Amino acid sequence: MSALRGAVIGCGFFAQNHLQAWGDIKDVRLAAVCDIDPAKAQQAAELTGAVPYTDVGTMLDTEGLDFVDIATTMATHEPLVSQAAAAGVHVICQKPFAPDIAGVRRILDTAEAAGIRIMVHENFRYQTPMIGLKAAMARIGEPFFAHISWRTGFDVAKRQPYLAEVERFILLDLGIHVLDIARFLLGEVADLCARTQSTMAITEAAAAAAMSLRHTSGAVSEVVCSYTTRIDPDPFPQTLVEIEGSEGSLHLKHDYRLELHRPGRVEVSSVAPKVPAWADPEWAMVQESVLNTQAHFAECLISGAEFQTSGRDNLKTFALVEAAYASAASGQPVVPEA
Ligand code: NAD
Ligand code: 89V
Repeated sequence: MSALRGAVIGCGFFAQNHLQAWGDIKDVRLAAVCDIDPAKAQQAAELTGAVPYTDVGTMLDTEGLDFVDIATTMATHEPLVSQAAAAGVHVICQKPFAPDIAGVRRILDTAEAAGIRIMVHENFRYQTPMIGLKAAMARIGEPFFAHISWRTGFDVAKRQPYLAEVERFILLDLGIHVLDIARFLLGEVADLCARTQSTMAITEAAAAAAMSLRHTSGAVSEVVCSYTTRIDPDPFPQTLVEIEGSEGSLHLKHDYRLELHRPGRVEVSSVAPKVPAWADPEWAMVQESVLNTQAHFAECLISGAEFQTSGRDNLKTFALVEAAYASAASGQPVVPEA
């Protein structure tokens, strides 16, 4: 079988990880890179050996691509998916899929009408620690409670300055990942309550949130997120999790230490990532999850299997974000509407 021909659209901050990761996936050949900023397109071409473009339409007309990897910020996702759909090219698209759920639905309708496949680059559930935690859940019986925590003082706006300008910050940019983890671990959500706090000096938007989710299984999860937590050592970029089940509990702690507590016994293991050769130590776990996410996309394109984080699946996570904003505004529990 010949390799899939792909292209990255948007060669900014986070795309550097996408660009490097495609080089590690044997079934993919990165044929082209595109950024409206010629210097960024050129830099990405030098990094990967792909052909640089500054116009997506020209690239789609020229390159005979199997897929595009959209790594621009959310406002551009809808028009870019429309262009890919018109060209009959499959898509993997960064989160957040769109600025609001109406935009997500329009993107899915466009992709489905064109018959292209679409996956969201929702990388948290492809993190090695999350995969290890999920596998270990088979040993704790019926899960009934989880505490899922992303609380850090990491200066996210330093590399992503546009986050200081967005109206919806903590839940749409970061909470979306942690809510996806809640679905990944405990299944779909019947309703949720949320409280948000504006705790960051550079923005009036909420930078911290606490949510309580009732899952359809009857389990309850507490999902907490913050970018203004002063803590040493800072767990960034780890999500810390505790899950309690009928036969034991699991504790995913700092430095990828996983504890399994069962009556009379504690088992400790490591769920550390396999660090890619190109990784930066601070971001290694995130970078490995990018590689895992993109490898999953390529495998499913080849095999025809459903993407774990298909566009339709991500609609359900997006509905949790919308429900959380609605609950924070009304003070009432909200039923997510995917
Ligand atoms: P960025 O602003 O650094 O990069 C975006 C790039 O897209 C820019 O270089 C811009 O010139 C380019 N661009 C914009 N419109 C374009 C178009 N029509 N055609 C070609 N290029 C275009 O943004 P970023 O911080 O890299 O974020 C990109 C996306 O990645 C966001 O959706 C963000 O939420 C997401 N992200 C995800 C993670 C994660 O862990 N999953 C981490 C960081 C960022
Ligand atoms: O996912 C994101 O958008 C980033 C993070 C730091 C969590 O990777 O902000």
